Amino acid sequence: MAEQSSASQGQPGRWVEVVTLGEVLGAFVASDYGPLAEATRFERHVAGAEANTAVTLARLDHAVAFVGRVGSDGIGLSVRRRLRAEGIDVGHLAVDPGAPTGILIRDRRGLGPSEVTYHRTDSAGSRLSPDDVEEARRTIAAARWLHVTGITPALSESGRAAVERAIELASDAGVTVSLDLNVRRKLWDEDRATAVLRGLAARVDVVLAGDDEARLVAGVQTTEPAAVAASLLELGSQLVVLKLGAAGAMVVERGGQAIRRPALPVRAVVDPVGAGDAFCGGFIAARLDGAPLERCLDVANACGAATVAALGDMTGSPTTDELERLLATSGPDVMR
Ligand code: KDG
Repeated sequence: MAEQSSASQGQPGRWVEVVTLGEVLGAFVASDYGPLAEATRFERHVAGAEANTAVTLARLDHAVAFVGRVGSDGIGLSVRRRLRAEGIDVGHLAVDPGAPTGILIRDRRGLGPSEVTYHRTDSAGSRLSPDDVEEARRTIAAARWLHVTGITPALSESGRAAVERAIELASDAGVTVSLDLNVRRKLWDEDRATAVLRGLAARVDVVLAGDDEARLVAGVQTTEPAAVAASLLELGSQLVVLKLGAAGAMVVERGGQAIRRPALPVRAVVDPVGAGDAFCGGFIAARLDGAPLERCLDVANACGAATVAALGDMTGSPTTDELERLLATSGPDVMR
């Protein structure tokens, strides 16, 4: 793995350690609890799994570049401003005047899964293509880490090809690559998702997944996390990280023992969406900092917990200071 090399220079004057790519969206999130059919007031947020992870990394003081497309509309401008305000390099976030910026609308539930409607068919973000990746090739090849998710290949054939090209470019350059499975059943069917994601999982260094999607892609029935992780590892990566929500997280390294860490207690779950993406950002940040795997899981769990405790996908993602305070006051060692 190449993740221990020094931070590298991407665009002139910018230090880019991590590159991520995908669709960043405008998100309209219900202000009040209840089903979407009853929601009348909405707050505007920024969403998109890879953008959420980029924000977590940036708040943890890692230099991140985001590769994608937005439309030449107000939503595109606002998401671009937001990412830039977070310190993310948006030099490869292209403006595509031929398509609108994608949006999603979702409710806010105290109970049961959230309902989300996507308005992203033929959006600018879904038109991401291998050409966009070529345009960012120097930044990707000079980085330490590339992070992709299973959402981008579900958006379009060009999105799938862009992810494959980015993985190829990064791997050829010795850049560590992580894949968050992020299976979205509203975007593609399980058979197609499984086929594509098994192929991608075979070509990356680190696979991150929730337990349900991990079982789907690994093709196993067992609910025992270590067995699920072992099956996912067989696809070819060096590390598998399982996000187990309130049950914590597990990591298994090729040839190693499973390591499990408890979740941080969350007093009030305000909005669980985005927690998995923050988890990925925390794990990558700690790994880049050279932390042992136990600490990587603790940081990842803390980032997920902080996100769950605030409204919006990225609102609660902690800064480095907030993370340290969280780990010191409510970390797993304090819980025991
Ligand atoms: O993980 C949060 C994401 O689901 C959300 O930000 C939107 O990227 C998104 C998607 O496709 O669901």
